[in-house]
Amino acid sequence: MKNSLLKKRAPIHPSFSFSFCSHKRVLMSVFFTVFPYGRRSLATLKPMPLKINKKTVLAPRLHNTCCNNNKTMSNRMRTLKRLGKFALVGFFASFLAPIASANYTWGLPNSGITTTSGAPGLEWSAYVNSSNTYGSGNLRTANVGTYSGGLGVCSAGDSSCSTPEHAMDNYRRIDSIVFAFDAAVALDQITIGWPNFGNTSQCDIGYTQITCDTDITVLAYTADTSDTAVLPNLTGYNYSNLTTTGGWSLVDNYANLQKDQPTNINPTGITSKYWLVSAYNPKISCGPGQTCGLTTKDDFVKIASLHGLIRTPPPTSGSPVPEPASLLLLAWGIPLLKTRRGKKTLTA
Ligand SMILES: [Ca+2]
Ligand SMILES: [Ca+2]
Repeated sequence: MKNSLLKKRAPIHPSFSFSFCSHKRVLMSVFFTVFPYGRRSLATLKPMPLKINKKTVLAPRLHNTCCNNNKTMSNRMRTLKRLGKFALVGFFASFLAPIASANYTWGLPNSGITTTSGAPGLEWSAYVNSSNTYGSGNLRTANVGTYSGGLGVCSAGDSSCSTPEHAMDNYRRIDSIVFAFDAAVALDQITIGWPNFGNTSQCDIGYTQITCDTDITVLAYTADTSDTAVLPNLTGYNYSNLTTTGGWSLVDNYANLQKDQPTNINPTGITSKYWLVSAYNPKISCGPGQTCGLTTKDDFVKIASLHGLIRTPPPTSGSPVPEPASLLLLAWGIPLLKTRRGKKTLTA
């Protein structure tokens, strides 16, 4: 009878509490089996912890006496384990939760800018290095214009502003265009509208036959990627120190862009208000995992359009983790936990 009651009341405990309680219960069961009147003897010896009378069943009292603390600890451990599970689910689910984003296109034809409705405003300006030593010297402003095929740059490195030198090129000096958006944008595509890659006549500047190459370099201003970032004056920098002290980062170099075909850029999703695009620029430090060592002095392009997206809510600088999704899932998990505990109490 005692053994059956003990077995029926045995709760599920962590291993340490189970071994302690079960060991003590087994010893007590053997004792009362061998000594049928041992109940009274034990009460006499230890009256305070075991106040046994005829209406009291020994087994539950023994269980309650020795295991209440362990039972409380066990409940707390189960609660912590459940919270841990829900937090873990929320953590991993946050990576699966979709991030709302809006896609925009900025078209740059010679008739003027065309944008997707609701797109942040866009302005642009042009720069070129000031020295005839290739790519050297501080940056200076240049003229940027909308031509057939898109934006081009007429700079001090060009002998004239006619075709092909009004393109953004790197023949003598390296032309660049800075795109300034009203809000931080993750650019992900650039499309050129001129020339046809590999054409043997479009990029002929009269005295040197150049087969049109279409390599470009893309940088993002990463010193401040917020919507309130202010662009520093680029004329205080040169191409070599833009990425070391100027706050810019090389997104990558991209080779052989095809006319009217979007080229995917920025796979890591860098977000910034300011982007600098130039004809391939070997003066920008290029590292492992990036496209380096392209041919130079042979690139001529006109930028026809940009495409990018804005995430909602905007990620904090350098942190793409969607925290609201995690908090939402955790908030969902806590009431569920309470419900589970309530059901457990009713069925206990
Ligand atoms: Ca040019
Ligand atoms: Ca090239």
